[in-house]
Amino acid sequence: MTEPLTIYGDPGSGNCLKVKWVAAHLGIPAVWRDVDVPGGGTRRPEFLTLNPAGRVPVVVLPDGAVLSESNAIILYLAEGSALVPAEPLPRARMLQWMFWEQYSHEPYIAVRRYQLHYLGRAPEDLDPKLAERGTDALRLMEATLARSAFMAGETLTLADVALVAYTRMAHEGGFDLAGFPAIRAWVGRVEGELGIGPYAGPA
Ligand SMILES: N[C@@H](CCC(=O)N[C@@H](CS)C(=O)NCC(=O)O)C(=O)O
Repeated sequence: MTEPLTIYGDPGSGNCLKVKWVAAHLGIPAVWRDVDVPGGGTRRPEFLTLNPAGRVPVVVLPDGAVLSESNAIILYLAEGSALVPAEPLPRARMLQWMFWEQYSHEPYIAVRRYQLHYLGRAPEDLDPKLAERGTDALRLMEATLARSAFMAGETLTLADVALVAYTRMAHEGGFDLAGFPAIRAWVGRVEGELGIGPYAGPA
């Protein structure tokens, strides 16, 4: 790829940052276009023409093809790279964690963060399931990372990119990582490998 692709994203969104990080890590030229999610940018008619699902991230490839869903986008970008294991079982293990991220991690940790941090809702007004299920997700990650350096084994894969996105911001969702030492060490390893530095608020 020599022509840049365009990433439509909100810099406060972990789902969008996944795409930015993978493109940068792999040296894929990319132009970032801000879409203001809290300001309703994903619901404007011109954006809905691009992605009728009304969500970021969205990528427009150099040939004009449009792709959405963060984990589908990063898989497309990283095919053939060291971020995607070539062998079927390690590849499936990576995908296992990427699907898990979308169904069992992001809907609790990212959603609680959005409600607290962006919508300014009080913790007592939130569905308690968000904290319970988010903590369950962190416990499973902690147990996994006590056994291996990365989520799908001993090397960085897209599973780590997908999961680090909201785990490193989990404190903004009211999740205290103090009791999860293996996760904290892993966040540092992944940030180091991606060259993104420690989380210091929306980029
Ligand atoms: N499963 C999607 C989730 C995308 C998503 O929920 N994006 C949020 C920002 S993180 C969004 O665009 N929300 C805008 C809206 O719901 O109007 C992905 O991984 O890309």
